Amino acid sequence: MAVDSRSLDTLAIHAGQEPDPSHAAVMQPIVLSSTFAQAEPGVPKRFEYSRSGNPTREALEACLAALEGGRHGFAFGSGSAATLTLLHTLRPGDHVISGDDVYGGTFRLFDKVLKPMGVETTFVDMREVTRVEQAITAKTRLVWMETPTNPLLKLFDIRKIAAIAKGKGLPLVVDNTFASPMLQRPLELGATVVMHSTTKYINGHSDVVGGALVTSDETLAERIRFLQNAIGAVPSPMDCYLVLRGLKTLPVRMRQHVKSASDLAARLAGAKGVRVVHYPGLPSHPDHALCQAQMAGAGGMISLELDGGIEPSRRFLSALRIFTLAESLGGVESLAEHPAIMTHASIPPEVRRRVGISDSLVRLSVGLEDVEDLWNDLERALASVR
Ligand code: P1T
Repeated sequence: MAVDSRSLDTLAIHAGQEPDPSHAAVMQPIVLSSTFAQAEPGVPKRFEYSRSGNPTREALEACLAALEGGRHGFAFGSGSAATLTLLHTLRPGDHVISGDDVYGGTFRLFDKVLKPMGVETTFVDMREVTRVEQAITAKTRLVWMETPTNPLLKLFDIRKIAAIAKGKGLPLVVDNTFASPMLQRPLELGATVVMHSTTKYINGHSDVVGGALVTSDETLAERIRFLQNAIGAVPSPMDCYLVLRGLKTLPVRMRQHVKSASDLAARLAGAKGVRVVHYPGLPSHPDHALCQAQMAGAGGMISLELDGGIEPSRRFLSALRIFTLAESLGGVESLAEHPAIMTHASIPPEVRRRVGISDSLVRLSVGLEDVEDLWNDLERALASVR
């Protein structure tokens, strides 16, 4: 698969989606068939069995690969399934270096699934890139990061860390869920693999759980293709279709997410009762300069700390009316949540504290509702806490 040079706005609508040859259907057909007829034993026409490959999934995989500027895309039944499938490239005795701030479920995979299988992970704050170098051992086989991180919205320098990893022959995996390829293209910056929870911005409508991996590394792609089929954590054709449909509006959605989140972050930063706002688009954010260099927009996620600990945060979240109190992010609707109690509860409290996920931290996923309505909702909920 050649890397497609058309603009992202065009790729989001067309990549991997030629009109169907049998009926010239413009929208990708949903091919539900689990199996495909063979003319002779062992000679399939194109597809064989829908775990190993399916036309609707193939269209989605091609579209995702094109958007990330990679040669090979792989779709999975969830972001966690994509992560674990990739982690199956490791063997007992191997070592992973991960950014210290990751989705709670990703931490759980490293800590509760990989560790008992003999793979140790060292978590480091990669804002200081020398820490990555220092953590590398003779057993290190993979470097993993989220940037922006979930939930603290820290940024790591993909180009610098990719160069360090490359120097040691290590693949760098970037979980690009918070940015989406509209705002950040890790492969162009030297990453080996991009991972997504397509549940989030990629699908954008909170009606699918899915995941993806994209790479241009031929050897790794072959291994992932094997593991995708062997492990079988694949998405349904119906879900692939929904994600393809969601992708068509990714560029316009992301532009609005960034615009509204930038506006709300600035207003929250000056609001009474708010101790700190974490949004990389704010000049006060410690990684603001990196955001400007590495991203085409600061994204739609904001996290903030309220004055006074866990109780005001609880009351604030319960008082919101337009922001729905729920896990997940990246949909058209605004969501709010409490990482310590919800998405990152699987991280032990002492680790959360060390990383900086306090009990007063609240995370917002800014949706596409009218921004004044969203501000009124936030302002009213803040006032109810004071
Ligand atoms: O939920 P799933 O599709 O399995 O994806 C896991 C995942 C991976 N990476 C990042 C950065 C994520 O945010 C997630 C899922 N996160 C949430 C459900 C959440 O509310 O943060």
